[in-house]
Amino acid sequence: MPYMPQKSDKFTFGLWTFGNPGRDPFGSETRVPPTPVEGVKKLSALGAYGVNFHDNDLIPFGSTANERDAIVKEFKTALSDYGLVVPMATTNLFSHPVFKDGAFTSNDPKVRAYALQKTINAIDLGVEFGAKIYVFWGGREGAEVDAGKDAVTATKRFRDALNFLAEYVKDNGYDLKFALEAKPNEPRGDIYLPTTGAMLGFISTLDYPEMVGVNPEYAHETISGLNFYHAVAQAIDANKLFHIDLNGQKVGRFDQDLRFGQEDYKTNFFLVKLLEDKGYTGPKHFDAHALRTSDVNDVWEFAKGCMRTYLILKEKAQKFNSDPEIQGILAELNSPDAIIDPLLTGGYSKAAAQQIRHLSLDPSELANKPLPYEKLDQLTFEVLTGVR
Ligand code: GCO
Ligand code: MN
Ligand code: MN
Repeated sequence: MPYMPQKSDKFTFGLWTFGNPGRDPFGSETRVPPTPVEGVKKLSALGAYGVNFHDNDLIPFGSTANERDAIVKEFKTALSDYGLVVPMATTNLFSHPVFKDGAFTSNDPKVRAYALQKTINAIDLGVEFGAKIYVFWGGREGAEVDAGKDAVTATKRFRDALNFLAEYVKDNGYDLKFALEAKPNEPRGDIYLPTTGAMLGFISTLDYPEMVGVNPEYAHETISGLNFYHAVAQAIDANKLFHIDLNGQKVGRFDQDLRFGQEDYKTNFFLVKLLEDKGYTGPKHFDAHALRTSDVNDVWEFAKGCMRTYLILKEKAQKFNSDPEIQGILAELNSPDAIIDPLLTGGYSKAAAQQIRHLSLDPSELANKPLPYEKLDQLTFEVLTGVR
């Protein structure tokens, strides 16, 4: 069947994605979502590779040790029966009121300690399920009132927590990397380190930067009107794309977490093309949920749609890459120069500086080189719409 997901596609869903009950700030649940075990069964039939969870998606907050162990056992059996893995895990540091003013960045040392305690337990849980990536999304790490929290201190506290946890992972010999997920706002008025670029800068200030990468999310850069394709490209260039959250979002709205590809086909096309062309091998996680209007059947249509859209865009990327007219234009745009290219990539030397000073370069003539972007963009549109 065309566009049928395979395990090798590494498509994953969070338990909280198909498990979303359709609640929003204005209204209550609209459906009874599948349980984690039901979800595993269904996702496996649809061709997914794995599931991810926050500690409390699997183990409800306040469970006893016995309850925890029983849930772990049942869920492990379901994973092995249906052949799904858990590549990523994370901590819920946002739902309980204790985190209402932040977790790692709270002004209250006891809250910060509680956040560390909860995360250590959640890391153990994730590792028990074989997770290799641990996501940090600081949903409550922000403010509405900047008078109340010093932003430099907050950044330092976030760093202290990550350094501590990295040591914890090393001390226990866990094979686990961290992926930091940026978001500009929601649920806080402003969240610290609001973009993937900000996270990349922050990572270089950590004690073990090699252990830490990013988990960019389409919706999160798009809320701010930023170009997600560019954000992911920067992460790839820095060798920091450890994980990715794919979904749909309109610019400037609340965090919609729509089905992957629901909005802006072109950006999603270049995103998929980027992941495929650059050989990204990590999980492709759909951090999205079905519309509030959906019933449970439609939730599974949502999940199928996320994977199918990715595979359709992948096919379109192959078409783009093998289209002679498009490739001809790209070759023309990128035509190399045997003398100048080595000068630009060979690094600085006094001799190179001299050579560059003496190059005969006529700016007016250079400005006349044709840039047929109108044509190229129209051809892209035609590939995407199936006209080509
Ligand atoms: C959001 C976030 C979350 C995180 C998740 C993992 O939609 O606000 O993307 O879904 O990804 O909590 O930490
Ligand atoms: Mn989101
Ligand atoms: Mn996310």
